[in-house]
Amino acid sequence: DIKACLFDLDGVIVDTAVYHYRAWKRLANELGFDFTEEENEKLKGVSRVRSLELILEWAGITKTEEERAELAARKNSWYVDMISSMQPEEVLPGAREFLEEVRAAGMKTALGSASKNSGLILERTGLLSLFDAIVDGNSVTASKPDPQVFLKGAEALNTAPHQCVVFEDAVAGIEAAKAGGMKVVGVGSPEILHDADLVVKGLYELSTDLLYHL
Ligand code: G16
Ligand code: MG
Repeated sequence: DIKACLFDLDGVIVDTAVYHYRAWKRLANELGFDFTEEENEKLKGVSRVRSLELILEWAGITKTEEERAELAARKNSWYVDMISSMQPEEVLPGAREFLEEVRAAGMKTALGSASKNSGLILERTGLLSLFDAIVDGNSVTASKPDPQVFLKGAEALNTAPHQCVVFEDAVAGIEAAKAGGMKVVGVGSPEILHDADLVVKGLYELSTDLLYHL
């Protein structure tokens, strides 16, 4: 039986990818280069530090650790500026409703995100009270595809991994859920997320009874 649902944030609950993209692009442009939208896809679900490393790698640029810390902080301040004015309307279609349905069905909910800004986003969009536990970039030491973020979520909810379902839009997140011994619903395209147990376009397609057939 499924007892808990663990949700990724960006790409599943809200579309903050567009804000990440704008802030990284501004940083790249200030440094005199750019990156493609296809490359940007590779930044989804990836930590801030790793994202910067990838962008610098693509541009063939080397920076010291100290410089990298300053660049990541600069990008984050622009990003935080943007998400500070997010509104409840920016929650992806069906996400709030599905979270409410899951809770009404007696299941627990946790966030499992790579972001260090998840608290601000959930507060701004009015979703904070719908989560029993938050595990995010502030509480993990290993990034997806490592299962740590979801294992910590399961533990915080006192639930065994095989009784958890993870909702993820990134390949690294699907791998993380599988590595943790959990069921996983992919949110996005079936061609890309083929390792998931079920793939939907958005949480609006789901209802809790579908979870019992995973
Ligand atoms: C999100 C985004 C990533 C971002 C990461 C870290 O992950 O998908 O693009 O780099 O968070 O965000 P921050 O810079 O706010 O700490 P997720 O796991 O919610 O999809
Ligand atoms: Mg994501």
